[in-house]
This record gives sequence, structure tokens and C-alpha cells, in this order.
Amino acid sequence: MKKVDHIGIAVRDITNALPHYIDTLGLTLLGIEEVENQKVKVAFIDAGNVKLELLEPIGEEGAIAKFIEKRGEGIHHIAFGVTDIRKRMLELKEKGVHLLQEEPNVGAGGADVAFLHPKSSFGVLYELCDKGDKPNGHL
Ligand code: CMX
Repeated sequence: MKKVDHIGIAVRDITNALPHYIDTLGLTLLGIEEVENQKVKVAFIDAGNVKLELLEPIGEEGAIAKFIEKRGEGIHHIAFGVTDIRKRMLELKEKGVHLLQEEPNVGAGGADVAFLHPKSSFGVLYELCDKGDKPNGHL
């Protein structure tokens, strides 16, 4: 793992949260999109050396809705940018890490993504994200 690509932050409502990041903190909005298979709407924000991903639940099911219900708004995950995600997943699996899926999912911007169970990572949910040759991978 060489580089953090983004930090995921669960929010109830992106529209309410955005002015804090853009107007108050002076950061730049890169784009907003829905990731249906994860039941979230996401906003990517340029924070210089890293991006912030605001995650708003779509509906009452899905990981973000559940997270907010149990723990409230706040930092949800840290995503490492990787290449060759399947190889990385296999390496981690061989080292005993509990991955949350066998195959990568399609995440924001068409990137391939996979998650490590927080119980395997001392309480932190980590994501691997592989933008491959997708021009807008994670915006
Ligand atoms: N960070 C750290 N710990 C977390 C966590 C998080 N984001 N989410 C859950 N946990 C912990 C819980 O506190 C709980 O711990 P305890 O047993 O000690 O109470 C444990 O993990 C199990 O959590 P849970 O609330 O019972 O929730 P689930 O088991 O149903 O799901 C998880 C947890 C991580 C497996 C699930 O959220 C998941 O599969 N996540 C991967 C996909 C995802 O997060 N998608 C949203 C982001 C999409 C995007 O970035 O585009």
C-alpha cells in the first residue's frame, strides 16, 4: 500500500454538509454521483494531497445508512489507491486478512473497489481502489 486516495466520511445529507467543506474550509468540489450498488450518493472533494468522499445513504438499507444509524456521522473508511486489485486482494488474503468480497465491486467513477473487514484492521474499515485506465476513476 503506497498512497491514500481518499477518506470516506458518512453524512446524512450532502447538500447540508457541502457548504462546510467548500465555503468554510475553502476546498474544491470535484463532482457528485450515485453509486447504486452501494446505495450511496457521493461527493468527491479535493483536499490537496488526498480526496474526501462524502457519503450520503440512499434509502434506509446499505452500509452507510446502517453506519449512521449506529454511530452517527463521521469518518467511515480510508481508501488506498492500488493497481492490480485482484493481486492485492489475493496477497492480503494469503496474509490472513478478512476481505469483505471475493471479487471487486464497481465503485464511484467506475473504479474497482474492495473492502477489508474492520475487525482485520484494528477497528478501521479500509478500501482498496483501482482506477485502472478509467479516466474518471474516483473523479
Ligand atoms: N469502521 C470501523 N468499524 C466499523 C465500521 C466502520 N466503517 N462499520 C462497522 N464497523 C464495526 C462495527 O462497529 C461492529 O463492531 P462491533 O461488533 O465491535 O460492534 C462491526 O464492525 C460489525 O458492524 P455492524 O454494524 O454489525 O455492520 P455490518 O457487519 O452489517 O457491516 C461492514 C459492517 C464493514 C462489514 C459493512 O459496512 C461493509 O460490508 N462495508 C463495505 C462496503 C461499504 O462500506 N460501502 C459503503 C462505501 C461505498 C463507497 O465508498 O462508494
